[in-house]
Amino acid sequence: MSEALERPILYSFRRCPYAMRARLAVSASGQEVELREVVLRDKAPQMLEISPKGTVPVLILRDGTVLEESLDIINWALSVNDAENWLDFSIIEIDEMAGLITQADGPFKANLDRYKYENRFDNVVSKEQRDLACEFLMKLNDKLQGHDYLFGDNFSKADGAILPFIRQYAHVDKEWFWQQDWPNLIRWLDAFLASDRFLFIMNKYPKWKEGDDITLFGKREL
Ligand SMILES: N[C@@H](CCC(=O)N[C@@H](CS)C(=O)NCC(=O)O)C(=O)O
Repeated sequence: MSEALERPILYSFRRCPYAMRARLAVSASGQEVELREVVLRDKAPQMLEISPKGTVPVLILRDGTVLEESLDIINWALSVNDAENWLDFSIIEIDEMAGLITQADGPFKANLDRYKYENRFDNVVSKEQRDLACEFLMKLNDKLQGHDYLFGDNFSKADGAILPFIRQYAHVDKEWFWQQDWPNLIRWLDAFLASDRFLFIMNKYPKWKEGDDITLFGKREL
């Protein structure tokens, strides 16, 4: 076996919501990783070699294990160190979180893609897709009633996994989104967008290429 890496390597793309949630979890766990910024239309061959499916994020662990799904990266980070207590909830709540994330990644994301990129699909009307997604958003709005986050007053795995996609939805038509009657949802998203945790993970890095200086990512002063 080849030598262990000094630290994990994270291939990431700043604006990708899947990569955002991976970076959120890595920074919440206080792990230090080497960040390699990817440009989707010109992916690093080193990334494609270890993960031919070609999506970001990809994390290579010190022992060479490759994680190529954002949820696997979140689970790894939290299993190493859940420093912000993203999983400090009852089994029932953890179960409910998994269900919400599945809904966000499944039907909600399907509506979001069709709302945002109508032209990429046949027989799709953007506004219909926007409105279909509202059912999930109203559900989140109800869950946020009376507290800061989805499962109370502590930021959870569900908040971290879902918020980047709510941001993406909101940004398709900002004026429309911020006029809707979902005050808890807006408060939750606004607080996230202004938070140190979000600003930290949205730092800009130049596209990585072999031989560049190492960019360390993850440790955030709390
Ligand atoms: N299921 C994957 C999805 C990742 C994904 O689709 N990422 C997009 C960027 S947001 C991507 O890399 N697409 C490949 C491309 O556009 O070439 C995960 O959770 O990590």
